[in-house]
Amino acid sequence: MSRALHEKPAMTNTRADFYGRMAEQHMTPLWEVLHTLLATEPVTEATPHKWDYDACRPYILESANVISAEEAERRVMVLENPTLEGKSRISEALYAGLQLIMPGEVAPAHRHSPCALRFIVEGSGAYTALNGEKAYMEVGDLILTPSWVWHDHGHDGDVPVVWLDGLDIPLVRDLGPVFAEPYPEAEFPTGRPTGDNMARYGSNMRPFGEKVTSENSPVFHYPYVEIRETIDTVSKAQDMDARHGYKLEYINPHTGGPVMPTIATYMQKLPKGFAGDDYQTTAAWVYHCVEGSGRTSIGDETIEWKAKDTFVVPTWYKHRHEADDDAFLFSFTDQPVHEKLGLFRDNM
Ligand code: GTQ
Repeated sequence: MSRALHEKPAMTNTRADFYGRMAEQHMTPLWEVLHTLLATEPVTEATPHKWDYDACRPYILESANVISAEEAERRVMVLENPTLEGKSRISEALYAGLQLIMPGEVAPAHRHSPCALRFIVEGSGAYTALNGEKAYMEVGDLILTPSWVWHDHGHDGDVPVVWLDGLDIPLVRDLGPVFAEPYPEAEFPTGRPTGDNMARYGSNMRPFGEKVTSENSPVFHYPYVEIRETIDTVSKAQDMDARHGYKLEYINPHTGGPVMPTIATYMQKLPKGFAGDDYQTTAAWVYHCVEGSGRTSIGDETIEWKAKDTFVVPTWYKHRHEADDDAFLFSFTDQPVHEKLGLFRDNM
């Protein structure tokens, strides 16, 4: 532990009086707060935490008796970090929630400056439409809704569908430019056929002559069947990373970089018996277990997880994973923001 940059000076009657009078002009002494403004290591108000799906699921299903998807706009149980209560944040910069849609329901079309991802937790038959192009959900699929793209959700199947939402709302909120817009008509017009985005941009080909104008991936559906097979094939090489097992990033095919400017997404396989080394980064990580079970040591605590559980590792917490059987962990992170701003640090 390095020496503090500055120690808080002692309070005296003269100082207290001076600070009080200064406050009338909305001024405050830096030397009283400098030790918290500039700590020698990142300090986060967020806490490591797990949302146990078995414990959360009854409430998620009960919400269907309380409000319709339409009346709610989005029927989401927000995952609030225990030490950021009332702030709709899972970490300082990231938002997460568990969204439910029932057969026959619709969540109306809207768009907004924050970007979103959906990771499907249970059920099938529901879809998200981007500009009217439907992506049908299966457990483990990743669906993106980048900044300002029109999106609605619907459900043609017959079982409840639940997914994990990940958005950059807190980040955009803190920077200022949160805007949102409801679609003015009751229904969004039908767009391109299902699967078009994957064929057009995600097949190692691209449309002739088309100029890239966005930092978002033009592919917005990454089906788990394909990701699962990819990562299984890669793991046969036995060149496992000591921290991450076999970990691949979902990419924007135009850039090879993250799928959206502010959020990167990963899938990793931790083989049975895996016991990883510590990983520490300035970014926050939200993990969601798709298959298998294990535990993650985060700072001084250990979080046990199994399929469908979600947990958060805030900024600068050392963490390491163990797997009891072959485990697949999805994750999303604000790492791209840190990298773009030259702020990213890790212990690699
Ligand atoms: O599905 O569009 O969890 O707009 C929060 C805000 C989901 C959505 C959320 C949203 C959505």
